Amino acid sequence: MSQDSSKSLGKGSSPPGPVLDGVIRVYSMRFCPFAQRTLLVLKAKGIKHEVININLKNKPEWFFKKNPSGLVPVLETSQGQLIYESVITCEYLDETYPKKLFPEDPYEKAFQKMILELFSKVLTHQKTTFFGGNTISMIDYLIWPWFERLGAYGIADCVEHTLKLKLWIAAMKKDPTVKALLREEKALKHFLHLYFQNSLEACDYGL
Ligand SMILES: N[C@@H](CCC(=O)N[C@@H](CS)C(=O)NCC(=O)O)C(=O)O
Repeated sequence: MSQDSSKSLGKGSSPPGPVLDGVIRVYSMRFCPFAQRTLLVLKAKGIKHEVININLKNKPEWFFKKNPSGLVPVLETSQGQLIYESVITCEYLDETYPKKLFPEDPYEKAFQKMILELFSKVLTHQKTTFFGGNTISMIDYLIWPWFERLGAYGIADCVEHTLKLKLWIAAMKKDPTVKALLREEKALKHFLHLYFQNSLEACDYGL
């Protein structure tokens, strides 16, 4: 039931009504890597959700009531609870809904979080196909959005000589959840170009 391709809401828009029972809402932006973390977890766990896209270059006044810092992603529950900061949204979803993506073992979970902190040094930890073992788990979804954007940032070459990382990227691209949310490099590039020009149309590129 997600509406990831819906036009973004901007200044002057009316705030959306309450969230229906049995659904969770995510305030997002179609090209945001942080929001993509949350969307990957929603998809991987098969959680019924709706997406409200926000125009980050022309934010609705009401959006600051959802998150005072004005950043996406934000989750909103049918009880009106608001959860923001992408890693916190992912952990909340993992704890609330079945099919755990973080390992149950507290040490293994702490280890994934440590890897996340060490993001830039992540390669030294990788001994298996995925970062948390031989099956995909939370850490892979938390890191993936930036790797998806390497081409758009013009730095795809940086993984050229790192075989393990190239194999991980290939394995990620085969995951049905990753595949479902994959954005084309061309679209990401166009979005970035418009975003850095402060274009009000950036967030709706391609719609
Ligand atoms: N630490 C935040 C970062 C989120 C973030 O920076 N989101 C960007 C979009 S990719 C945003 O909302 N930018 C709007 C702004 O900077 O005003 C998280 O992990 O959720």
